[in-house]
Amino acid sequence: MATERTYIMVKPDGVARGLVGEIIKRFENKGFKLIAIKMLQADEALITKHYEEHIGKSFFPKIVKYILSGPVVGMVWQGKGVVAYGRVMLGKTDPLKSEPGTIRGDFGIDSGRNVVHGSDSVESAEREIKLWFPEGVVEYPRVIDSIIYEWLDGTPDNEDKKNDGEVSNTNETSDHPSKSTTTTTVQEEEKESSKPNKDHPSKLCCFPLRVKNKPRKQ
Ligand code: RTP
Ligand code: MG
Repeated sequence: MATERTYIMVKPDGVARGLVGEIIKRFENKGFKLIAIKMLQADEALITKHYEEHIGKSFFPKIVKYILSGPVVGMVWQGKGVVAYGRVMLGKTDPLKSEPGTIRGDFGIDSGRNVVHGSDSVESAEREIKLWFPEGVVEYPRVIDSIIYEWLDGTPDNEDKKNDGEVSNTNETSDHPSKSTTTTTVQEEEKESSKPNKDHPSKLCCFPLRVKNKPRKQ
């Protein structure tokens, strides 16, 4: 499936206000897939590395103080276009300039209390994921992906076929987990057992529901 990933982090004000579930719900409802999550109290060194592009700017000490002020919830979300669309879901840096319906638009007022962080590019996302999740992420097949994504003839395209069916728990961070040599694929397991796995998502497809038209009573 789509392998693009982003780092989303509920900031201390979002955690303190009980918005973790609301933010997870929005990403889940969209169809993105959660592949890592943890709560932690970040230290100054980690926050400085995370926001290293802002070192030297006037607001840098304020960001560090803000993120140090309480625990955060870091997450990795995966899916097609998740980096750019994740930023759309967050809204603008300034919550007062963010559209209603976005997280910052709905829940924030000040830039220095804007509830949530989201990676601003695929490269930033990979850097941030390595920084916050050095232990790696969890890759697993998800049945609903066969419904959320358009697959041709009930099967994913070539790129999907390459990654489809993997169940792995990896701590390799230098490469995407799909490249892990320790990964066991469902296809390999099926080959060994010679039993087709009818439950695997690659065997499922979203077909339109058949609705029989009942004759109307006159
Ligand atoms: P984030 O990295 O947290 O997702 O936020 P962002 O991309 O929308 O904004 P960025 O420019 O990366 O700034 C990082 C965080 O610093 C605080 N900030 N305060 N002028 C200010 O007072 C100011 N500018 C930025 C915000 O908390 C912003 O999210
Ligand atoms: Mg940023």
